[in-house]
Amino acid sequence: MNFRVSDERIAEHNRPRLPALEEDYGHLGDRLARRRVDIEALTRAAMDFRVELPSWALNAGGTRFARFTAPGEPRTLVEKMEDCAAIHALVRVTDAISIHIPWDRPDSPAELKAFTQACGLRINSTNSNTFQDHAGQVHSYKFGSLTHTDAAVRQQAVDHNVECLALGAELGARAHTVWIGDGGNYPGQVHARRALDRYLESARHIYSALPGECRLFLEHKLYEPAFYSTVISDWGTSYVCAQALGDRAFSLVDLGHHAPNVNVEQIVARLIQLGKLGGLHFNDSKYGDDDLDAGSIKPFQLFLIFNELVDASKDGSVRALDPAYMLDQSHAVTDPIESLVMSSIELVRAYVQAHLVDRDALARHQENNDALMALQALKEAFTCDVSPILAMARSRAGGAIEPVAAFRDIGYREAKTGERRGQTRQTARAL
Ligand code: LRH
Ligand code: MN
Repeated sequence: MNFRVSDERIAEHNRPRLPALEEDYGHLGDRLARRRVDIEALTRAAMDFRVELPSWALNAGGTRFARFTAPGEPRTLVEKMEDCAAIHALVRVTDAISIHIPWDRPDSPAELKAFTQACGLRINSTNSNTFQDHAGQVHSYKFGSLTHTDAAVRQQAVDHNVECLALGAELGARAHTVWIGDGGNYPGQVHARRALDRYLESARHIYSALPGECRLFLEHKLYEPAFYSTVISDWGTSYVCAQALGDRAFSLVDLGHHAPNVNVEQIVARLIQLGKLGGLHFNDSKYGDDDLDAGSIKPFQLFLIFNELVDASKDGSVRALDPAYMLDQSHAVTDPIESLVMSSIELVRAYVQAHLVDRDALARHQENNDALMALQALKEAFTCDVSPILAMARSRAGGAIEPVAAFRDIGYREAKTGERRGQTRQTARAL
């Protein structure tokens, strides 16, 4: 049996930390009670929160300049699932996985599903990949995929997505995300209107192959790999396409896919209001699509995004949408597990803080155009240290009070380095 983060090791790690947590939790509870806020309701909300882990972020990430490997990296889907199980054991809010095809194409979908369930996890969504050429592929995606000028290339890309949908159905996935890098590097290279027509023609074929309840998420991105024009470059284009496709097509907002300083929280509010917010890829960025850890650069923006989601959940317009929360990051200089642990915690933090906003007071200040007090109503929630609530929620769910310390003290990475050293990718258990 491979090494894993056991409940017993976590309980042992929590024991000496519990008294201090209970004290801090009690103090915070008293302070919140003075604001007529029930700390237990917030802790339940933190325990119910869920975010999907990206299978492709368990390996050390890189850039076009270099990728520096990390000791004990997963080399197979089994090992990626083991690492996801370790993360969920520590934080208890990440029991769903998002997989990428063909990177994660299993030899046996049934075995993968069984192994995933044995790890206490489930595969919630699939992602297609027509931004790279894969072994045995007939046509190249160098000049595009779903919008390529050659119908045969478009058909190949459609077939790949249809294959992902069929695999997703076998695995119990509830959504499929389509992000394409199609676009041009120079003015004149791509006819803007015809390219969008080709996208819609291809997307209609994918939409018509959607199995069961599966939802289709369209992910926009301003630029990269195309550096002059990108066919699905912004939320407006994504929304128009989702609208044109049908009720089960939605827009997916990747936080890093916008120009610097774009008001992403307003885009989230718009897509909620238009009934087309399907999901979010959480990460953070300073300049471009940097895929840094969520909440690491712009924690206030992360809070403002959850403020829109929680505000809309209060008036029922989000419940119907049930947007999928996913992390989509790349870890070049940190341990991928530690980064995904911390990022999931930062999402729960922003979510709980958004529940602390006094929405009646905020609405009053907005009606009275009292800009300063409206901002204060948000800042009061954002500056409240809810760490005791987050730790208590994890602890009550069997997770770690201090997840990164537990991860390091338990020695998971060292154990995996040992386990994964001896075996080559060929001998490591694949699925
Ligand atoms: C594109 C993207 C997309 C994934 C890829 C790994 O930048 O955000 O969501 O397919 O990263
Ligand atoms: Mn993404």
